[in-house]
Amino acid sequence: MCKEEKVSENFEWKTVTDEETIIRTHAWSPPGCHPVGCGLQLHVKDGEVVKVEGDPSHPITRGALCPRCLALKEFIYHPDRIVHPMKRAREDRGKNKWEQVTWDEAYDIIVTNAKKIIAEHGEESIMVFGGTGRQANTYYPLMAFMVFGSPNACYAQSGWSCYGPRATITAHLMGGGYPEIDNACRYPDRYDHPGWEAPKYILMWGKEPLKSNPDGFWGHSVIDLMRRGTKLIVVDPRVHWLASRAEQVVQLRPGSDTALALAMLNVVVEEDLYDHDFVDKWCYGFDEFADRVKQYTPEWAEPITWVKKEQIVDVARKFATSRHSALGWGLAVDQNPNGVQLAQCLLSLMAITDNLDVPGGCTLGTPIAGDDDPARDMATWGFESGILKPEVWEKRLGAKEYPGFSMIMNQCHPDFTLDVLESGKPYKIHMAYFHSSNVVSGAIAAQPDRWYEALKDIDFGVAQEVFMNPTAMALADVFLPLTTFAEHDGHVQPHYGLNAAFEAAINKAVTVGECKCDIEIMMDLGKRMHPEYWNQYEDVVDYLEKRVIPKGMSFDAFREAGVLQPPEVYRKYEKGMLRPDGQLGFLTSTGRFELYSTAFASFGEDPLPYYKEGPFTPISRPDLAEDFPLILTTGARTYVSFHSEHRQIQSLRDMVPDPLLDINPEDAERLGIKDGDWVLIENQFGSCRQRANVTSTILPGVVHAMHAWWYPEKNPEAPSLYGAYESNINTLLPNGYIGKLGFGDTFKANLCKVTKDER
Ligand SMILES: Nc1nc2c(c(=O)[nH]1)N[C@H]1C(S)=C(S)[C@@H](COP(=O)(O)OP(=O)(O)OC[C@H]3O[C@@H](n4cnc5c(=O)[nH]c(N)nc54)[C@H](O)[C@@H]3O)O[C@H]1N2
Ligand SMILES: Nc1nc2c(c(=O)[nH]1)N[C@H]1C(S)=C(S)[C@@H](COP(=O)(O)OP(=O)(O)OC[C@H]3O[C@@H](n4cnc5c(=O)[nH]c(N)nc54)[C@H](O)[C@@H]3O)O[C@H]1N2
Ligand code: SF4
Ligand SMILES: [Mo]
Repeated sequence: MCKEEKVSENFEWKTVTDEETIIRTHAWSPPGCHPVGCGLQLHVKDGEVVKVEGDPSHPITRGALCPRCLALKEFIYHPDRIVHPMKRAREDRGKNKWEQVTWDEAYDIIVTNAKKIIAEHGEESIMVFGGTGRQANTYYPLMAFMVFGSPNACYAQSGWSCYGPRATITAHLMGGGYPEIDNACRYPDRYDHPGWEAPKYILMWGKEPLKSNPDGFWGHSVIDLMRRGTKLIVVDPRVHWLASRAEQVVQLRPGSDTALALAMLNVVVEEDLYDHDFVDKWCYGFDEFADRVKQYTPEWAEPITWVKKEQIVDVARKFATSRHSALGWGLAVDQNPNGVQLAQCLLSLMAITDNLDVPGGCTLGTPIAGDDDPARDMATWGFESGILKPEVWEKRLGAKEYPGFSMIMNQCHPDFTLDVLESGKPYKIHMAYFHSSNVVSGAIAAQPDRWYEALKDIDFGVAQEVFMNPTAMALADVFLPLTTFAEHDGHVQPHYGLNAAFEAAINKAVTVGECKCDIEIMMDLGKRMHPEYWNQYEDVVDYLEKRVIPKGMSFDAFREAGVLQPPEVYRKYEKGMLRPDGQLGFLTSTGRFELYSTAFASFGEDPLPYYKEGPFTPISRPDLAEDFPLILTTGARTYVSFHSEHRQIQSLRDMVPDPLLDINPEDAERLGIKDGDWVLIENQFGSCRQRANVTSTILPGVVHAMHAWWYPEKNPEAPSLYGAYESNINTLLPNGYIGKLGFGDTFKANLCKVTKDER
């Protein structure tokens, strides 16, 4: 048992009355969301969800829900949902010619093909594709490692540019434990907790948490904090809703962030605003670091970032002198080929201003479930089971080429993988399992049409999904229907265990068709592929009890406990809590927070941060900028969709019926574009069409495009694939332009031109 506190007094996960049953549960996905674990009450009558509402007793979300969860009923009972397994002949790929089959038949087809492919080409020739932090994140690498014995779990976003860079750089510079804004979420009494304090400032850097609730951080808590006195500074090329409530917005040129961060560090060091005590006791390499940032003055940064030097100085001073303050770092840190250096700068800024693991700063995580922490490296489970052979693990794609990546990430390298799929070298991939990835048209892939081309003649394809989508239509030979979180038991842990504020149960409320959840499908296939290992688990609950939830707890006890919060302990580095050997300090080779990274040096990389202009900018490519004069940033989240999901949910679609391109009125007028016009967005990689949203919230010279658009109402068959490439901004975004350690992409900074689409 771990030391968690039971906080949900008299929590009843199931309440039965004469009229209905109320199931209290904690959301994950599908439908898409990161592990925020929001509290819901699902009212069930005659086996159907009839009403969805928030759970006011949830200590963090306190009854609040966003539109996607409020539309859950519409999602669960949508007429287009696929609720039976299906198969299709290989030659009919891309055609809507599916035939319903039983689960046994579907599994037989998968196992027969997988075994044949393994016998002929080896386990490594099977690739399991997964997307972002949905529940499937825990299970798609396991499907690769422990069902098929393959080392190749693929998250196909160029440069693995989501959270992986931030988590990896954190691991290299100070050990695990992702830093997150201290929003008192480990305290049952939350903001009233003695010893907790509100951050003086939050520097919200390339993150819009009200809409995104990313990785388990409940975004609305920023409003709670502002009500308690926190001031906000937003670093963003757009003035979004939250930014419009900020003390100031640092409206920078997309992709120039590392120059801004270096200049802020220059101010903090040159003006002696850093915490000498923390630096002396806990940091390694300050002198070299201080020497490096000397050259990056605010004067130097102004023309690069478009931010006035006075503002850079002001923001640096405010953040450094208002202890304690927190930094919310978002996706714009990852989606930048200079992003590893940016992450290095931002972590160093938190460290030298003594804002790490302090009240009102950024907390660091500690594992809360002991040995059975699901965040533990899943590859080890594979080795222990004997299913993943060490010599096969050696064949993981890109592992040798990107050691700084593969030391922390248990996956194959995406850009390297695409090259392998195209060339067949060093080996060919023969089977693709689309576990949780709409790779050929959804959100994840840059140049999705290239991934489609590279995968379309694969020997065998499987998709595991809630709805039919372009990827399944294009490439699957077998379709397995998936439950929503309302239809199965499960487990949520924010930040995937890296900084878990709590753990809670997902409680099954209803059954829909023959749908099964990720865990059940994994176990069913596991038992058929490797009965000697998988037969130790009886069912989903048995698996959760033995593998996932806090050791020694039954699932019943777990779900009855409600929300389990581990105690918050600040300054863990002073207490020997960040290292398995119990020594004080950080989990690095020097035992300190490394301002000079010995890990980077060991990979032959520069150990200190530096600025590098992106590959497609008016500064690095003035020639290209003549043809493509606008700076393109993409993918800011909306309330009504999770990547490519929810496009068929009418109440949500009504709120954002078409993909929108934000464009400044000055640019729109010059180009003869009016609000609502359809426009063509083009660059040297591709083109697509979206509707102009003329708005002064975006900087002149910059446009922002929505991502992950397809049209469930359009022709499903190839080549249309539900209009997969009509409005898909990723056709303009390349693979292969990655940065240090193999991370980063150009999703948040590229070039394009925009013209009125007269069609
Ligand atoms: N231009 C641009 N592109 C971007 C981004 C951007 O900012 N700009 N953001 C990128 C980022 S950060 C990310 S993480 C990727 C995300 O990309 P993905 O995570 O790949 O998103 P989707 O394309 O929606 O594909 C995921 C599929 O998983 C299914 N699914 C949902 N929940 C579950 C589940 O629990 N189990 C299983 N088995 N399947 C499930 C969904 O139905 C969906 O079809 O997109 C990236 N794409
Ligand atoms: N509703 C909803 N929620 C989601 C998702 C979803 O699809 N829908 N996706 C989930 C996923 S996978 C992720 S990774 C998270 C991401 O969540 P966040 O980290 O919040 O990321 P984004 O919303 O992509 O962008 C955040 C901000 O970065 C700004 N930005 C753009 N370019 C730059 C730049 O160059 N520099 C700076 N400083 N800022 C820039 C954008 O204008 C935007 O306001 O959201 C998750 N949550
Ligand atoms: S963040 Fe929104 S969509 Fe995600 S679980 Fe919470 S209420 Fe649902
Ligand atoms: Mo992401």
